[in-house]
Amino acid sequence: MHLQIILGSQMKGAVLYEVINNVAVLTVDNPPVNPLSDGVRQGAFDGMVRAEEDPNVKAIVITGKGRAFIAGADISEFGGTGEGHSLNEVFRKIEFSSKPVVAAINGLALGGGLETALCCNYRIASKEAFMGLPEVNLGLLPGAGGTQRLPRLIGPSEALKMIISGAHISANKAYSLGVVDLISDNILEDSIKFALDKAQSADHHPKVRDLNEKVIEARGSDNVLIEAKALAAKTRKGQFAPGQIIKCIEAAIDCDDFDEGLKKEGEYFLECLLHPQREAMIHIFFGERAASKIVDVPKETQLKKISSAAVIGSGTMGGGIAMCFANAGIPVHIIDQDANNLKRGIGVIEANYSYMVKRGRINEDQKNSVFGLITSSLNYEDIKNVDIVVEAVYENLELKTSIFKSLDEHVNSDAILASNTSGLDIDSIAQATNRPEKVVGTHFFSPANIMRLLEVVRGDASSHETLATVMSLGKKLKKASVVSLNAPGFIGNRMLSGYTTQANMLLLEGALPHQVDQALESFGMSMGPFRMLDLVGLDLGWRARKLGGKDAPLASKINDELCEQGRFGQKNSKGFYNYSEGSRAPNPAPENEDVYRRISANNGIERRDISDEEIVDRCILSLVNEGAQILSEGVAQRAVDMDVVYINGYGFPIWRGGPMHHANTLGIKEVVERLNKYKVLTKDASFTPSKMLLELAANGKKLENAPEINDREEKLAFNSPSVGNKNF
Ligand code: 3H9
Repeated sequence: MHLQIILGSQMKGAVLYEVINNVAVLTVDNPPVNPLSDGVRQGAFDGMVRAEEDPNVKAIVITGKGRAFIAGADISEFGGTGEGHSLNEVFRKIEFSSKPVVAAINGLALGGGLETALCCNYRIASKEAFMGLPEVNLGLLPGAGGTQRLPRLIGPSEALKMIISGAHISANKAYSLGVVDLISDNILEDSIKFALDKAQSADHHPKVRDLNEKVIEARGSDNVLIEAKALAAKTRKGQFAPGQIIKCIEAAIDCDDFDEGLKKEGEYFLECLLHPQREAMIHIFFGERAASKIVDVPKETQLKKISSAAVIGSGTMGGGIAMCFANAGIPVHIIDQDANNLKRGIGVIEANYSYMVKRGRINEDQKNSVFGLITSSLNYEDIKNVDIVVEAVYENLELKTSIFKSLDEHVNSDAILASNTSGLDIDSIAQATNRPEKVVGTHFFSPANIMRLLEVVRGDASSHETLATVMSLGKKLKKASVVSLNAPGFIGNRMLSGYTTQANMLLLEGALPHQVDQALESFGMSMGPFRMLDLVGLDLGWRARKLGGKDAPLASKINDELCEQGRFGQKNSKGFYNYSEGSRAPNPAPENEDVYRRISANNGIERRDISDEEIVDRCILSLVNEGAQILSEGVAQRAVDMDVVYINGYGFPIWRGGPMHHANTLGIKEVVERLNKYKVLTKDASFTPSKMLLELAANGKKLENAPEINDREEKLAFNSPSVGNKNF
């Protein structure tokens, strides 16, 4: 029979229908990853009806076209009106089919995709497939039966781990847990054969909804739910959905009637759907994808193939960056000028991988193969054929410039040369080479093998090919990549400076470090600013100022006085807090309070009681105001780019959607009013609302309505040398 497409007009996605050897094959076709858009739901529903009605069809196989089985519900439909058949209507058709239904899981099966498979009588996965219920990452829960069917299949404890973590599992793991019945090398052919065989040999075909043994076993003990609550508290602090997920699984355990559990799941799902965290987290899902695109770099730009890499410097950053390449399967060669440093650096990398083995994250074979991709030497000659070099030595413009000169001489002229810098002028570095168009900044965050943020710094001369290649490489390295113009502090650190300045000013005005930290941690920041300063080391800024013969600015006076007293932070167990030997837990340091009082008095500042609300507002709104300024200068392309930066690099809570989304939620008019209030209170000009905020407030608009980069009033498009007051 000819392949037919079933879809509703105006609808997104389709399901292809064909009959092969008396088996109806329904293939979801909604590139690139086959979400369950309205056209797919319609097509699946109609396909099931047709297969049911056709007497020649003995069994049904559902599969996906391309690399995905089904990537879940169509996320862009959430918050809309929802057209056509609901997922649960489609699922009832599948689950109550009179003919056996096999899910042929050819690739990724996520969220509603895995839930589709759980409605089928049998599940076969290809070796490369992976699956999971990642709805929690969107502030949601599996709302199409996942919370009721998965615990019936693999037990509530494993189901809770999968759903609360949102983790993707491999086909092998899915098989060992019992999510799938078989693994196949030849997924479609095997699934058709299997389906036909079942149709001919069995009268009864299992339905996951009927498997009650594992949920009944969990009744009468709260252990599973207590463990899940502990996991949620540890890994998903402040999030709404995990609690809802636990209530759903509790319903699965307690309700004898499957449909009753399903109904409860529907109610809890709806509460998530209407919760502001859902909007914030979906904003970040699409924001990360938007941020990876550069407005004026065409989609079709030719990418350079990156098959090998080199890293210059074997310190913490260099080692972490090398691990990123190796983890992505890209061979990487580390160069250091000092044999002892190199030996130590390679030792640290090996120890990191051994730790991962110890924690069960990888096995010994995986460690050997990934660590085997990392080679090292002292000689630039050894990297002459690589496709990209990332220089990761310490922040010194002269040193970096001289390294780029040598790289330019030794490394093939096609290679991209990237500098891992957190603030140096990428154009000065590029000018040291004969290939400035192939030079770019890659600001990794420490530890580079763990932190997801990658700021890609665009130099005046960086070519489209270089930029597009590095953005695509970032994706391969599993980074959230955001492009920044080459301007002081780039995006993240420029915003951070206003935030830490406010934290320090609050200390001078009367707050104590633990009050500031607690207020911001209650807001959702993963670590308060003073704990962060203790972690990074108070001495860094102090030493830099001493070296440059500069006095501490007002906001850094307390920091520098603590350093004068030998308090450098965690590294010597005392800073803003005290630390017990071998512990990172901060204890208040009352002995510092005299310093705070003295420095306030010496600078004519009268200490006062400060509310938590003021602490949060002043720190967070400083981020917002600076962010709006960065946006109007064109240093960042769009507001959500700054949200992606802050969530992935600076511990901003994802469930608030980032600082700019937070500002939108408060309302820009309200943000402007509060900035003006703090300007009057503190007489600090940095609270003057940026022009962009004033305009948006006057027009009742949000930050995402800020004009596209090329349409901004200032016309400071990328590559404009005047952008960002380029005074490095
Ligand atoms: C759910 O299922 C709820 C149900 O339980 C209950 C409902 C009642 N929808 O990431 P990529 C787009 S919630 C719409 O660059 P990759 C994406 O925006 C859902 N669009 O590729 C991008 O568009 P563009 C649960 C989607 O290979 C393009 O596809 N499922 C969806 O790096 C390529 O995506 C999830 O949470 C979607 N579901 O990664 C899975 N998925 O090209 C979410 C992707 O215009 N998706 N797009 O920028 C992912 O995790 C990754 O996209 C995936 C592929 C791993 C699938």
